[in-house]
Amino acid sequence: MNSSERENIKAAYKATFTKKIEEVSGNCLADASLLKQYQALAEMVMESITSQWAKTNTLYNKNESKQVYFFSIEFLIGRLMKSYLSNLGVEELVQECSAEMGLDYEAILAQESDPGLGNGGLGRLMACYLDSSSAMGMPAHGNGIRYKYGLFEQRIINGEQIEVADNWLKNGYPFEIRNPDKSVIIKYYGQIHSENINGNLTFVHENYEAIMAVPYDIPIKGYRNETVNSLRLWSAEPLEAFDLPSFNQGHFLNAVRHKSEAEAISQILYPNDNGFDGKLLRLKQEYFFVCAGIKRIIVDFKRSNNNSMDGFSDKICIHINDTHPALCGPELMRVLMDEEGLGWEESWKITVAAMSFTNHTVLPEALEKWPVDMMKDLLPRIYMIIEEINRRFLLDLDNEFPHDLDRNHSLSIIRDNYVHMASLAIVSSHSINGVATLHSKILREETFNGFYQVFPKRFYSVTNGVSPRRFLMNSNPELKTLINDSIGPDWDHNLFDLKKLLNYINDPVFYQKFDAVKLSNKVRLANYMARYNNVTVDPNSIFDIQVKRIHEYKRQLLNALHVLYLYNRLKENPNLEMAPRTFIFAGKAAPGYYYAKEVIKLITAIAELVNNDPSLHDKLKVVFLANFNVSLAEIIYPAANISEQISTAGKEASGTGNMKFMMNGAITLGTMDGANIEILDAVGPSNIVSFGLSADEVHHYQKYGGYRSIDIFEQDPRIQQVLHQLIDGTLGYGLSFQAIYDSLLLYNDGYFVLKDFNAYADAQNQVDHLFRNPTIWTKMSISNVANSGIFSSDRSIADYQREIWKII
Ligand code: 26W
Repeated sequence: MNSSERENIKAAYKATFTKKIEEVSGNCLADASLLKQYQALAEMVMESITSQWAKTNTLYNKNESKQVYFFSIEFLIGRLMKSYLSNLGVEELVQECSAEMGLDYEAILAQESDPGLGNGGLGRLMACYLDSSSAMGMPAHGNGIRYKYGLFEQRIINGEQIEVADNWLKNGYPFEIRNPDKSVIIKYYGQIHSENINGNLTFVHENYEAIMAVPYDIPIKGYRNETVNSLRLWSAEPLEAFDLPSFNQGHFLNAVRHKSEAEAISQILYPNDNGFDGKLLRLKQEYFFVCAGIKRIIVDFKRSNNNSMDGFSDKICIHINDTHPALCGPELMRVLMDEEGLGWEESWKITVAAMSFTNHTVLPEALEKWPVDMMKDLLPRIYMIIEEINRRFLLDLDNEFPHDLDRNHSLSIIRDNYVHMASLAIVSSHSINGVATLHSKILREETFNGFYQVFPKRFYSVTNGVSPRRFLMNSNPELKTLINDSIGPDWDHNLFDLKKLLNYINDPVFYQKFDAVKLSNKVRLANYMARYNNVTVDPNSIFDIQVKRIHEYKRQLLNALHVLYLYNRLKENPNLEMAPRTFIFAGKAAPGYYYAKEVIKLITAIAELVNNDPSLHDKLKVVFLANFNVSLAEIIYPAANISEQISTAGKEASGTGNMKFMMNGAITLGTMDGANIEILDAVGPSNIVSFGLSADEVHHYQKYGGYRSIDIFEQDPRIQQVLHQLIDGTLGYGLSFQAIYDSLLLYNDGYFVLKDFNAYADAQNQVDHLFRNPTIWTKMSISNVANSGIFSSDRSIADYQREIWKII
C-alpha cells in the first residue's frame, strides 16, 4: 500500500468511527465517553469480522473438513479487542488514527471487561487453543457456559482476600451474538419408561423439568487469515419466563421461581481450582452445556449430510477438557439410540471414535465423582446408560482378566456408590492424554495405571502451549519490534524461528536493546504497583515473580518463608551483598480454602514488615497484586526477571505461566515438575535454575514414609527462626499463623516445604550471583526467548491434529 492509499484508508476509518460514535451514543465524538468510544470501535470490529465468519461457516457446513469441538466448563478468554485488531492487521492504523483524533487508544481498550470465565490454567489453555486453531486455519470450536458472573474479583483489604461479584456483562458485551433460533431444551429429573413401539424397545422420558439453553456465539478470528471459528457459550433460560396461572392466583413468588431456578444454572462459575465439591448445581451445569452442545453438533452434521449420521466420527471430534464434560459419552449414546434409532453397538463405536479426553490434574481431591443417587435422580436416562456402559466394560474386563475381582472393582465406573467421571471419560474415549511428559507418565504409571494396562494404545502425551500472539506479540510490543528488527517478521508464523535470535547471543549492541526493553516493561509494572499498591520499587531490582492460583501444592509458602529468611539475613548484616529484589505475588484463593487465604495474609503481612523497614535500604520489597486475571497477567509476564515455578514435584500437571514467562525472557527458578522439565530441555541447564526433590523422591516418601519435618526443623536454626516468626508477633500485633505453623510441624509438611527449603535458598543465592553478572544474565534471558518456540500453542495444536484427532 502506498502512502496516499494509506491516507485514504485512514480518512475512511476516521469518518466511519465518527459516524459510529453517533450511532451508539447519540452524541458527537467530542462528547462521547470512553465507554462509547470502545463500543463504537467494537461494532466496527464486528462488522469487519462477520462476513469472514459467515464465509467460514458456509465452508464448514459443506462438511468437507473434520471439525473439532472443545467441550470445556471454562474458557478464560481475556479481553479480545486487541487480538481482533492485531489479527485483522489493523492495529497500527487504529492506533495512529486514534492519536490523530486526540483519543487515548489504551484507555479505550481498557474499557473492555475481562471475561473471567475460568479459574486458571485449564480455562486459559482452552482460550490459547482456540486462538491457535484459528491462526492455523483449523476448524475448531469451543463449547461452554456463558456464566453471568465469572470468577470473583479479588480485593485485598487489611491484608485479606475479599471476594466481590464479577459483573462482567454490566455494560453489555459487544463481541457475542445471541442465537435464540438455535436454542436447545434440556431435561432434568422425571422418570424413564420403556415402551415397545413397533417391536422396538423405546425409552420415554416423562415428568421432567425442562429449561432452555440459548447460545451466544463469539467469533474467534485467526491471525491474519480468513478463518473465523466460534466459541459457543450457552445461557440458561426458562421455557416460559412467567407462570401466568400462578400469578393470577396471587402466588407472585411462585410465578417467577421457575425463572430464577432455570437461570441459576448459568449464573456463576464455581471458583474452585483443583478441588471438587459435589454440588447438585454443578452437575446440572455439566449436563447443561454437554446436552446443548451435542444436540447442535448433530443437527448441523445431519443437515449437511443428507439427514444421515453416516461418517459422523470421520468428521467430528469431541474433545473433552478434563472430566467436567465427561457426560458427552453417555449423552451422545442417548441421542444416537433414543433419537436417531441406532443400536448399542453401532452407537458405541461412533461415540468412542468421536471422543478424546485430556486430563489436567492428578490431585486426588480434584477427581470428580458423583453420588449415584444424585445422578440417577437428576439424569435418569443418562444414569441408565452409564450403568450399561459399565456393565459391558466389566464384562470385557472379566473376559480379559478372568476372576480378577480387585481389578474389576478398581476400574468400575460405578463403585462405592459413586460415578467416577475420569473412568467414564477413559472408557468412552479413543484417546487419553496428559499435558506434559512427566504428567502423562504419572497418568500411565500411577493415576490411571489400571486403565493403561487395559488400553495401552489409548494413552498419549501432548505438552501444553500458550498463544505467542497474546503472550508475546500483543503484550510485549517492544520485544516484538526488537525481534522483528533483528530477525525479520516471519517468526510470527513459526515460533521456532525465534532460534535465530541465538545469532545475537554475543552481540553487545543487541544486549543493550534487549535490556532496555525489559527495563521499560519493568517500569510499566513498577508504575502499576505505585498506583495500586502504593509501594515504590526500584525497576533495576530483580523482579522475582510468582503469579498463579494460591494452592498448597504450588508452594507460595516456600517463597514467602524464604523472603522472611532473607529479611532476617539483612537485619543481621545490613551490608549483605545482594542485588536488590522485588518479590511479586498475585493469585486468587478459592473462597472456601482457609489455608490458601492464610497464605495470602502471610504474604501481605511480610510485605508490611519488609516494605516499612528503612534499615533494609530498599534492598527488599514485597508486593501482593490484587485480582490476578488475564489483563494483569499481560502486564506482569513481560516485566519478570525470575519466574517462580516451585510446586512439589509430581503435582503440577504442566503449568503454562512458566511458558508465558519464558517467552518474555524470564529465567525459570523451578522444581523438576510439569513442563519445567521440558523448559530445562529446551534452554539447557545453564539457562535455568532448578532445585529440589524429584517427583520420584516425593513419590517414594509418600508411599513408604521416611520424611520427618521436625528433624529438619531441629537441625536448622534458620528454619527455627522463620517458623517462630509465624507465631511470635513479628508479623504484626496479634497476628499468628498457627495453622501454617502446624501444617509444617504438627502435620509433617505434606508438600515438602521444609524438605526443599535449603535447596531453594541455595538456588535463590545462585540467582543473585547470576543477576549480578549482567552479561551472563542477559545471555540467559535471550536464550529463554530464543528457545521458547516449542511452547507455542500452535505446536500443541499441531500435535493434537496429528496424534489425537488424526487430521492430515
Ligand atoms: C472440580 C474442580 C476442579 C476444577 C478445575 C478440578 C480440576 C480443575 C482443573 C483440572 C485444574 C486445572 O486447571 N489444572 C491445570 O491445568 C493446566 C492446563 O493443562 C495445567 O497447566 C496445570 O498444571 C493444571 O494445574
